[in-house]
Amino acid sequence: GGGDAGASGDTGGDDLIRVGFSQLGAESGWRTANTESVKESLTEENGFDLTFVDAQQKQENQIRALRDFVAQDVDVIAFSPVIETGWDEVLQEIQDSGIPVVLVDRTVETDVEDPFVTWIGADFEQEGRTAGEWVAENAPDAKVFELQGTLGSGAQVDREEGFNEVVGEQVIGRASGNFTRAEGRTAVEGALQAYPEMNLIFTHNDDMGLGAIEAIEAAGKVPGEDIQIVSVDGVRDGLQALVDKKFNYVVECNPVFGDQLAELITQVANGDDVPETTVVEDASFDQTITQADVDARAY
Ligand code: GYE
Repeated sequence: GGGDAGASGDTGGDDLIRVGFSQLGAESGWRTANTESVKESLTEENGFDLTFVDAQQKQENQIRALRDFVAQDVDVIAFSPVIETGWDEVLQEIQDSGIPVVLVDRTVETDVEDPFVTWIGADFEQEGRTAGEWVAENAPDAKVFELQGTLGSGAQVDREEGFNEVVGEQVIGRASGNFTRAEGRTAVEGALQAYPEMNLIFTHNDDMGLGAIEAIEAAGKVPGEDIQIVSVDGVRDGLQALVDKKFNYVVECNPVFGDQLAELITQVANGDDVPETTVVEDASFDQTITQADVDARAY
């Protein structure tokens, strides 16, 4: 250590906390902002030696990265699981190694007991409920198409559950756009054919909603009017669509929690008690948002 600059891969000073972070991908504006926040907070100046690996939305890549972290004997493993299931074996291996796990953003379903020390992320089910409440109040007769995120991901499963709890009877069809703009567009092209009566889309993230706008406009319809769009995330492009009246409502999911994550990792590395869950604060926005609000958005 001793303050040398250290190229990446350097084992770092003894005083640094060695963290292996497995990010699930770079599929959305939310993810990009989240990755930036994590990297900005887990710096050497802040006491961390970070190994960051992007799995490109493939579970097998994530499992490989997690095994590498065990082999490297890092101090703490942090990861954001692309889907909920399929982690039993690798989580057991991590547990046997004695390395503590901090779960980030999405959730896991596993038989392993006490698979992680702490989880930080948003309340996806509440996000879905908030979106559903807007529909119930503002478009109670709408025929809703649900544009799902990556199937089997915590964000998809829970947003769907919350939304359908409130307005499930209004949903006439569903398809996944895998949380990306391109696949969102393709899914909505199909939906325009399959469900000509649809007049509202609930999309599980902004990027897919932006793809939906492209598909709707290409079909000669007006997004936000002929087909209303209710979205989740609140990245700048999503809020811009709200100002442009192409989105009708956006439930925020805040990706900027790197500082809170850094604090948790430090406590875990020191063996301090930590809360089992940390829920990140979210807001929500309608078309009364201004261009100045959008311009001030950090991501
Ligand atoms: O909403 C979406 C991203 O897991 C909360 O993943 C995250 C979701 C986010 O692809 O844009």
